[in-house]
Amino acid sequence: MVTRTLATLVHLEDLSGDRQAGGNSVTVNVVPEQVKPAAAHEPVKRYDAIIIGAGISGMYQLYRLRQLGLTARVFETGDGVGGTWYWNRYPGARFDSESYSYGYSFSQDLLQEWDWSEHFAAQPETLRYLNFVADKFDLRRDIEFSSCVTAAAYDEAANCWEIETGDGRRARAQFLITAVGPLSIPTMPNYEGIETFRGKSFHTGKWPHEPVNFTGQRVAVIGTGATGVQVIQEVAKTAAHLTVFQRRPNYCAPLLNRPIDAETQRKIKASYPEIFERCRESHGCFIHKADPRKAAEVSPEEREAFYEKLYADPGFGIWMGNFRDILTDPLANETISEFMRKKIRERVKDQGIAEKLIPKDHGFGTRRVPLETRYYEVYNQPNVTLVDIRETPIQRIVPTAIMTSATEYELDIIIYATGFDAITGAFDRIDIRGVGGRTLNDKWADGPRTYLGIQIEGFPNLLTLVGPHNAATFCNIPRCIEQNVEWVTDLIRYMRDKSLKRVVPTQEAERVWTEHVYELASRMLFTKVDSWFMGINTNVPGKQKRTFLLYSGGAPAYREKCDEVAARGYEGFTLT
Ligand code: NA7
Repeated sequence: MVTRTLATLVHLEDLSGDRQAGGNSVTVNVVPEQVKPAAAHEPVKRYDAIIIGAGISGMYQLYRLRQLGLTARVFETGDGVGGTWYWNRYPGARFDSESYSYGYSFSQDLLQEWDWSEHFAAQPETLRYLNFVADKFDLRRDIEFSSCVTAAAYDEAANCWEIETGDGRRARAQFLITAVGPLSIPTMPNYEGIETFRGKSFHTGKWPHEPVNFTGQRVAVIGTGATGVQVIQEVAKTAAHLTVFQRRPNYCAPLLNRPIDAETQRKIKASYPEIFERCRESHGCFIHKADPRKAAEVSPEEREAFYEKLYADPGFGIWMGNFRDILTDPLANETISEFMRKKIRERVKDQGIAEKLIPKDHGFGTRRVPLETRYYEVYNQPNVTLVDIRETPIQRIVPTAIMTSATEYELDIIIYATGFDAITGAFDRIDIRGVGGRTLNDKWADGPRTYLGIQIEGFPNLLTLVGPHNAATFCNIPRCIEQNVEWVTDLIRYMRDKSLKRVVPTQEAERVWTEHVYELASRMLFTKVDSWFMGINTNVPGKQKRTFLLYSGGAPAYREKCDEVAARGYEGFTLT
């Protein structure tokens, strides 16, 4: 093994999407390419199923396959379970979903044993929870940590998948199940001189395991998405000076987090069935259900009062529990957007800064809504500067500073909250080859095509949890993950009971599903705006053209369709 210092590596590693090296700490270990690792000579291990990723979906899939009596092996890049919650350790990281709506629902014991301390738990608690789950169900014995899968090829003659890890280990299984996460490949900007910065730099999605102290430091945050907002409001508390480099602002809504007291804890534990039923019924499986009215069906006064109420309520209610047409009708959307603009102007003292914080290119909710805790008030602090980089673009990074077209900002720490190569990014980083050696990259060159977001024509026995065009991509994610995993488990059980060995969707089923996904999306205002929903990432070559990566028909409709397909003997799939 060789070690190299990080300062020069942040950029290169992020562009390659290689998480093998772990967190963004001071040094990383790298296997020299010319040396073939000893592991390459190890015998190929065989399992019934291989799962890539030990986040929320991979852990639950392992649990279910074990129950079915299958041998399953999970390969995980990190050295612990938790996926998103393992990697995103940045200060301020926490749920935007109510904690008790986010945990697994499959085990009554687990629900009763675990106490969430806050309505919106912070990352350390969520990671503790996922470790608790891994221990309780003894999951670790079937997980290979520090094992980044780099290639997966379907062997047609043997009807099995062979995977290879970055250090040359190989394994084979009849089923390959990807649990790679929708937002798991952090991406960095391509600024000139980025590697020359001599202070510390971190991407929020590869945060070090050791605490980072901001006291007395001059800190920059680049990016103002859901992550940037969380990290900014935290760093502003202790940094000597915080400079926020904002390209495009988002409409942010109050989180209104608070601790869970003993009485509330008791009530939550007694009402889990109702909580999960409520989630099941809502579009995105949140506890907030859309209001059945349209925005124009009420008087302006009533509408204003409703928006005030939503603004004063915790969580995503203002996004998910709003009038049913705010995300489809531009006029309805304008009413809530104007309300949000008014709130920003009220909360930010300097009206010039307030204007910079108001989105001009999209309406409320058409991009991911960051939830905040005194975010706008941060800009009233004397130790915080907002730089609009559309007015004064970043030109380059030098050893001690960020240079914009207007001036130079001397810095000790740069935090990149610049997002992820969303949904398909983790697939792109694995050399996945299906029938005839065709690569998935090639198949998805013009955007993803799937059947139910769970299988791909030409890639038999490959099952994609939270894959593109799957309802789980726009969901209170564990709720949809449980549906995905249980559906996949039922499919495998069905195949075993009927002595079937191979499942693959027909070209026609894939075509119809993909058209359906785009048809539904065309009604949504968010398809008119650049965001990761639309597959846009300005930092990744080839991701500047809008496609559509989510499923916007809602979890109830998706679940119904999946159940219908299963009830009809897995209609649209060829089973042999
Ligand atoms: P997002 O939502 O993709 O936000 C990334 C932010 O970084 C956003 O403000 C971007 O500006 C900004 N960005 C990206 N590249 C650059 C460059 N090159 N220069 C300046 N600014 C840049 O990612 P998050 O991590 O905040 O959130 C992802 C999801 O994780 C979120 O939806 C949650 O569900 C959890 P832009 O808006 O593109 O102009």
